[in-house]
Amino acid sequence: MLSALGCPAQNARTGVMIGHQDDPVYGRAWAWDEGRSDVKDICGDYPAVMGFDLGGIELGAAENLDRVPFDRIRREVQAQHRRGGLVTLSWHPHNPVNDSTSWDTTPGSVANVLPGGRCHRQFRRWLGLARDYIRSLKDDNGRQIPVVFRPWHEMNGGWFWWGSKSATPAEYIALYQMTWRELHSIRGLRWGWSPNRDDTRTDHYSAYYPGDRYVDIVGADVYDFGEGSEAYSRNVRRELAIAEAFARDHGKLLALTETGQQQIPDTCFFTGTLLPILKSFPLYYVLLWRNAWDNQKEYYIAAPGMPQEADFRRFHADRHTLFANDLKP
Ligand code: BMA
Repeated sequence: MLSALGCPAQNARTGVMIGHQDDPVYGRAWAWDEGRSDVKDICGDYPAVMGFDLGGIELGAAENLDRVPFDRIRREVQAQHRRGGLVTLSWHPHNPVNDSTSWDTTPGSVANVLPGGRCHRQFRRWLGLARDYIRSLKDDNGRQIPVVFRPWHEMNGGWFWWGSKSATPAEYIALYQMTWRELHSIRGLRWGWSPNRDDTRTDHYSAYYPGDRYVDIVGADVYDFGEGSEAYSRNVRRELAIAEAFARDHGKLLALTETGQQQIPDTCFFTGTLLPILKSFPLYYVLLWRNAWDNQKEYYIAAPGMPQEADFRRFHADRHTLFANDLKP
């Protein structure tokens, strides 16, 4: 028997925990039902890992950027904890410099939120709101539920305000460390950190690494946005080889923190492409991205009635893939 946060080394030996972003709150063809999940509809089992996003918590909003109510996320985190599963939280906050979205890349954004910057005080309040929310994730006995917090992801790409277009690596590292200082007192909080795939270099892990003290899990975000399974496989293996060596050198866990083949044109993607990759690396978990209720393009995990259904059932049945039923508390 495995416990999600208890024995990661054992997980790495016996299998990989399979995760899905926003799994129990909406799917490819439904939204907001209770007790539902595309994965459960196909396999009768929930993913071992569930990802949720805090984007909007900094504004005091009741719903996140994808319209998921934060109260609902809290209940789903509690339910996943009761199953013995793991929860990971990403965060797509607005850009505090101009209140635009995460995808605003105004130069100097990060410098402005660091100490001495124009938006520093406001940004500390935002960090406080994120901290208060994560602190509110308690189990039935009022104990803090341990979660993986993975802020400031894909920093080496140029599409977020904390990314390479709007911050130097030194500014980025200062941002991550400041965030750690504001939140690390939360009991059981684990820190995920994940660059995006970059085929043009091998030093992006070392360039942006916040430091051993600040990170528990080294991850990689790698997607297939239309290149096809063969290219995807090559890209993931190349990226994970870099991440694995880096994680090993720093004594950290390794995860495939965001992935998927957009719209899954390869109907054998899960057993034919993803599974052999998962068997080649000592991964703690893999997180497939969301089946967006509001955007048919964002389809990353098999859904009922879709051509990938049978393949995903075989993927679930493989001994190497761990779902919630494999993780009884
Ligand atoms: C992104 C996309 C967006 C979404 C955001 C937060 O990668 O999926 O559509 O709003 O994640 O979930």
